[in-house]
Amino acid sequence: MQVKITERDLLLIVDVQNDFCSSGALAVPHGDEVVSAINRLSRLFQHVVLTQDWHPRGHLSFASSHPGAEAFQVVDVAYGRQTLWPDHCVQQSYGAEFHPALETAKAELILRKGFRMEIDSYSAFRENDGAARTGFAGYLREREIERVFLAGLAYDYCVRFSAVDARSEGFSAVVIEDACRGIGLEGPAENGSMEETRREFAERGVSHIQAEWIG
Ligand code: VGL
Ligand code: ZN
Repeated sequence: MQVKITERDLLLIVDVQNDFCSSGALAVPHGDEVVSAINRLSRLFQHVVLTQDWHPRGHLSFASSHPGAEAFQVVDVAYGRQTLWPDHCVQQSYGAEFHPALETAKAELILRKGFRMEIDSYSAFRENDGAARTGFAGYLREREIERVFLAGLAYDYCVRFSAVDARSEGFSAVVIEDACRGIGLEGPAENGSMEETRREFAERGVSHIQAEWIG
């Protein structure tokens, strides 16, 4: 299969940062493996945007901010359920920098998210309270983008939420599956986060392709 890229398409590269790569604070298994595929893809798109997870020290999503809590535990916060993570992507730390081999020059925008102390933000569009907006939907509309292709980390968190929100905002969303890697946490029910993600993509009309279909 072949997908033709036009000027109405944009590649959203999600959180390819040191902390999500090998030996990072919240390492996604095989996270580094996405870098070369993503570099090739960036050259094939006219429009490229990077997201950067960008937390203040002491962020609400850090287990260390909740006495007695442990990483990967789910807790109730003001806006609902929130998974707690090891401290990661702290503003201006090495872990928050993009992977050193990621080609970033092409990016027209670097969208930072998760910078509010009291709200986490997986999605490039909307913070985890479901209300606070990042302005990215407006940006895409003003740039006359119709279809958002997604690649990066983590498939079952930031890629997932961004893809689903892209659909809710009226854009087509296409996840480039082999250019993503997931965290894969156990879910509350029988399904883990990877399975849940695939199910939600199907339900919400997020399509998925392989990197080699482009180019
Ligand atoms: C992410 C957990 C916490 C992600 C960011 O990029 O998927 N996951 N912060
Ligand atoms: Zn984060």
